[in-house]
Amino acid sequence: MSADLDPGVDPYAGIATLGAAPLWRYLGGLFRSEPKSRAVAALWRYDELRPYLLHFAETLSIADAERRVLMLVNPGLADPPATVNTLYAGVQIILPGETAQAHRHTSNAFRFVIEGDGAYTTVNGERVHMRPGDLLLTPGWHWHDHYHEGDGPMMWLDGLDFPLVNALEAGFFELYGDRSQKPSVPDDISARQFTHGRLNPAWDMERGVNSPVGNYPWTETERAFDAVADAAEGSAIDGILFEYTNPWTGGPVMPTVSCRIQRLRPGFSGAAHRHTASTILHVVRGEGTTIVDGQRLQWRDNDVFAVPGWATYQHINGSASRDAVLFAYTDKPAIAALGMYREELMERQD
Ligand code: 1HN
Repeated sequence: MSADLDPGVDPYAGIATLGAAPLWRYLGGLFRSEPKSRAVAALWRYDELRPYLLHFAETLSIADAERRVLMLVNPGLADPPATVNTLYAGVQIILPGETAQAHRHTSNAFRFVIEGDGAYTTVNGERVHMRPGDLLLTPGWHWHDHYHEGDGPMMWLDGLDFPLVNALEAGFFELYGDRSQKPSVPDDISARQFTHGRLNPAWDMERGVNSPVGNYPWTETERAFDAVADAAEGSAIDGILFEYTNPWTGGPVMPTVSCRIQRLRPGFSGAAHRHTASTILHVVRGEGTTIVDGQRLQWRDNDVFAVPGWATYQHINGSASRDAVLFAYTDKPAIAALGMYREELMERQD
């Protein structure tokens, strides 16, 4: 065997010029014993963001911004920006009379309403009205534009899976011909046709991969919590935990994202666990602490926080008298579909 290389040339430099690299120098980094997210545990305080949202609402026209949104950027995922590895969160503000132009993208999206009343999103020709605590879906490739016909500013949390879609290089985006869509079906019809999988339409209806429900209104979520009250044990990790479901399947609302809502009773102190799914949480109400890999994130009403994949975490309701309610979304459906979902209980960190 004779290599016949020029003895004056470093073989490592030589293979680099050929677009080749020595696996033995990369193996440890490429194949870890377990995942280590580039994302870090992070918290965004709504009280601190809100004045800036109002500032930009006053000084930046919606025509210039197109979507007036503050992205919640994880310090470990600055460029391209993301909130956790696969998912994004932002807070959007729209003022009375404003229209956010119609477009569509392959990313799955949803809104969770924080403040205000009187706005609606038109999704593929259906006007879907929003109230605080409502979850509105805008699944991938659905046209959507927003309009605010009420009084006062309206703020909501936007959730999207575009970090995942862009990693898969499957992102498409298109503007609609007009600034907004004309309604083509009765307002809020999709939510009115379903009662959360209990009574589903039995006439012929197209069944796609997404939940057909445009809005999961807070009034129904609250009714679900009230119906259970303290009669159910709930989860030792998450308290009384509901998943918003696709009524056709009983599964998650969209193929890449699971949306959940959980009530931590006064004084609740949850068990610790970790899983390969990444999670973003929004505090619907209450105050408490989530310990993430030993770091205490102290949250209160309307804050948003990020739990990276495979981080150990546990939730604590800091109040002995008040419920805490958390809205959470994760990429679990995507990871599970690929056979890579793992979860384990951990020692408590407090
Ligand atoms: C988007 O389409 C909206 O429709 C909000 O309101 C935030 C962030 C990134 C990409 C698309 C919206 C977005 C977005």
